[in-house]
Amino acid sequence: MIKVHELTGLGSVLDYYGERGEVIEIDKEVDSECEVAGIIFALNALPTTPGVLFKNVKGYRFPVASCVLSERSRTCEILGLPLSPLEFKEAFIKVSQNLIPPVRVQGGPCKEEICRRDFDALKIVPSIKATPDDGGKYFQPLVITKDPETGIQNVAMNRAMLLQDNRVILNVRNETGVGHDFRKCRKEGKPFEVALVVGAPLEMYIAAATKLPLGENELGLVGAIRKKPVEVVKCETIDVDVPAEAGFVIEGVIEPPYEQSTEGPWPEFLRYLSIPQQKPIMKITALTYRKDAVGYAIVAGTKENYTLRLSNDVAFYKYVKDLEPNFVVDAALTPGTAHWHHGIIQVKKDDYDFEGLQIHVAMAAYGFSVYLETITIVDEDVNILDMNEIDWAVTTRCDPAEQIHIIRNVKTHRNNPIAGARELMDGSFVGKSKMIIDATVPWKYKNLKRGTTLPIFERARFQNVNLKDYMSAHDYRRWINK
Ligand SMILES: Cc1cc2nc3c(=O)[nH]c(=O)nc-3n(C[C@H](O)[C@H](O)[C@H](O)COP(=O)(O)O)c2cc1C
Ligand SMILES: [Mn+2]
Repeated sequence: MIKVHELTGLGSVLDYYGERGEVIEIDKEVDSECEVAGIIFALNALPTTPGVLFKNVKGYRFPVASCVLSERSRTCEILGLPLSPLEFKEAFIKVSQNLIPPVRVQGGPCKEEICRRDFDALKIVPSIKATPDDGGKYFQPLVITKDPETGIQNVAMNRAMLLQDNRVILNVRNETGVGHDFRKCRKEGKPFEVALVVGAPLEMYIAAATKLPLGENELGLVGAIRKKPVEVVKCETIDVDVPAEAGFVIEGVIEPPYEQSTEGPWPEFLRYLSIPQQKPIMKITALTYRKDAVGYAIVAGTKENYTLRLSNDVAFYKYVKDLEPNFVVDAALTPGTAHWHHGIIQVKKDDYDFEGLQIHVAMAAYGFSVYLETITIVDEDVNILDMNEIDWAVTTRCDPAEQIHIIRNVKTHRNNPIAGARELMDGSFVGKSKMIIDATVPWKYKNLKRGTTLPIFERARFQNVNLKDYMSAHDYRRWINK
């Protein structure tokens, strides 16, 4: 039987899900300015989101796909990893620890067409403008760069805003792997060579959005996921290797004096417009592509964006679990904050000695990322993936004056408007208060009994039944086994 995670190329995965009715095709002509993003946003708002293939995007020869990763089930299948959340985390940690480096080959599909002169990459490679307020059209590419000292490549996801004349603005952040490579090049006054890949296999997108330690190539993670190395080919005009299966490869340089321009606004992962900022301009030096290339559009703030960040959730779990392996049961970052700003930690406070340790663990957990804003701690009986359960635990187990701890004036991400507004208004640093919500039952109440037997913090215990024993086969199919 065909296994989806063994397929290569974006097109074959689209065919696979297309045959199973999980990718809808839109034949109607759609506008890359606002309409495509509007459809993607609406599809992501559905309880179950199909993948989508726009076959006729105005002005482009190539189709554009999206939303394949919006469903966690497809994402796990594409990665060949278990669906159960805790097993998924453990399996992801294991593959991340056994990277399989890419291998260089002579040629590949991404070289079917090679443009070095008289081409306009911005007209060939599909891009979208997401909302009318945006600074321009954008690619959401994989960004492949090289550390000039070690020669090790990095793969990340960074948006790129289109200018004219084969130029784009790249949203590099200092603290990322790309920022690290760029800084080293700048110090030596060298041109910074960058390959932007659009329409790559989807496991490469997941790997690119994964924060591996500096000096590790994220294509090695793709190799580990596939259990075989990714084949890479050398670019035409820069010394960077790119996946042979890529749809489009845009080669370019950010040259001294590293001219900048205004990037943004762009609707960010928290569904607010970003604050425009100065970012470096990249000049395109070549474009290569497959004849059957498919573009891929990602809209921030959607389910697909959140699934793309699943590996951050895995990394948070590992960080927190390693702090106190016998006390921490599970940990997760909430999808509502793009697996970024709100962490949930589940602990098993089954001994007097553990009281207070949950606060210590939460303080230490902030070390995971400066973007963490809130940490909520819950007991082992709370489903940490269900925000209704978290809400219930906070309301019924947390006395705010005693169990909410506020730390003032801490750095965070400027795209969280409650922090960014402050920077804009008075030029002060990008920060806000952070908090720890301790929604675990205080130890002193743990064994509190009502009457003679019932511990008062225990949930009402309903009889366990199998509804199949009570319903007609028809009703069972209709309501349960849909
Ligand atoms: C859809 C999407 C868009 C992203 N855009 C950017 C971006 O424009 N700039 C950025 O610094 N990080 C962006 N990220 C986050 C980085 O890809 C992520 O932090 C990655 O782990 C960085 O890898 P690196 O440390 O190897 O550079 C984006 C992530 C996703 C899922
Ligand atoms: Mn990296």
